[in-house]
Amino acid sequence: MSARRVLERADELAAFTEEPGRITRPLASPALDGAMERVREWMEEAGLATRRDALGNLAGRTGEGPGTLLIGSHLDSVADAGRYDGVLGVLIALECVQELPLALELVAFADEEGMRFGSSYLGSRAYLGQLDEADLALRDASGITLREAIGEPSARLAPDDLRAYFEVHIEQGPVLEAAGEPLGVVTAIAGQSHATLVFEGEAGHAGTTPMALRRDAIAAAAEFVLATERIALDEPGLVATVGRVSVPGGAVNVIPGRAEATLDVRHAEDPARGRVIAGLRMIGEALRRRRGVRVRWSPVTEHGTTPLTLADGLAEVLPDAPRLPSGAGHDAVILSGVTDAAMLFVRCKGGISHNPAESVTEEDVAAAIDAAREFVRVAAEKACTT
Ligand code: HGY
Ligand code: MN
Ligand code: MN
Repeated sequence: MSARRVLERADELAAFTEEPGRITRPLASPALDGAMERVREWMEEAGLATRRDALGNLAGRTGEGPGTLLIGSHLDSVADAGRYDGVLGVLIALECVQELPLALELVAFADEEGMRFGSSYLGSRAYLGQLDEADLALRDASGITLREAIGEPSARLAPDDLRAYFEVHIEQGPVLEAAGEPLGVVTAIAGQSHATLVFEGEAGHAGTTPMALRRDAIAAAAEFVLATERIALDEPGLVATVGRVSVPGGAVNVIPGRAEATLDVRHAEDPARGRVIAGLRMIGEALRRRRGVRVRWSPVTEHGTTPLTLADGLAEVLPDAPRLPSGAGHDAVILSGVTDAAMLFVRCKGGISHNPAESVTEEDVAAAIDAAREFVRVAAEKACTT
């Protein structure tokens, strides 16, 4: 019954989008606000007292402290997203509301993906009161700053007595499906480095500039992309992605003088990620020497690998479930900085995510609800006795 309700609600939330025909819910958009308000109604139907902050996060609370167990995920999305990334965790949290010996808080974060301002986890960081001036000065593609988009940030929305954070999320990878398992216990979240790169060459006339005299920014960027792929293939367990390359104001008959790109590098071990970043910086230096194209490298976010300290507790509830690391980032990275955390993965078809083909089965969602309800009960008991 509740698994069916979760899937129906996910279908309903999929209709909240900035781009009709596909799911796109950026931070501080009417679509995200609409989804938050719909979830707020479901929270209030479940008897929770709700509140929101300036960034757009939504919290719903029931029960009495001392001590709060926090459960939730995010409602923002990438562009042309699937309907379960983040959403499943928020909706399953709603199915976990129960009488506990401490307070239970549900949370729907307003920006985990970082799609609009290019910096992930703004939602969970705002919830904890961690936004700073640099965050508020971030600009979106149309030059609007975060401060202009949300106004002055509110004070921390989070209670001061967090005892544990628990997030249910689709795996977004192929491991559970390959193992024939519906659920997995997440052991750690891979460290990740995000950077923006600007390739500075020289604009020129496409018809008159001999090839040997060019300082072609997009050719240098293309060489950097292929070098990134090669270095990543040579480093076991590493993934590196250039998600966006653009030539501002590019034209068919102009040699690009400037190209911009994004870089995402991840690995379960921080030293390996650091080694690859150093190697890529050297590639940039070689492009300056050989092509006369300077690469300006601006780090955007840096998160070390985050072990989930309540993984063993969750494994007690799911003794037969596989334990696996997460290559995807999650708000549990930020919450792990202030409290113990656990994550439950749910199998998704083909491991596909950040793609409208994202899908889960009602049976797996039902198993996830049962496990999540039981873990919340056990974690609450433990949080009150330690
Ligand atoms: O990029 C990630 O891993 C997450 O989906 N934000
Ligand atoms: Mn995502
Ligand atoms: Mn997610």
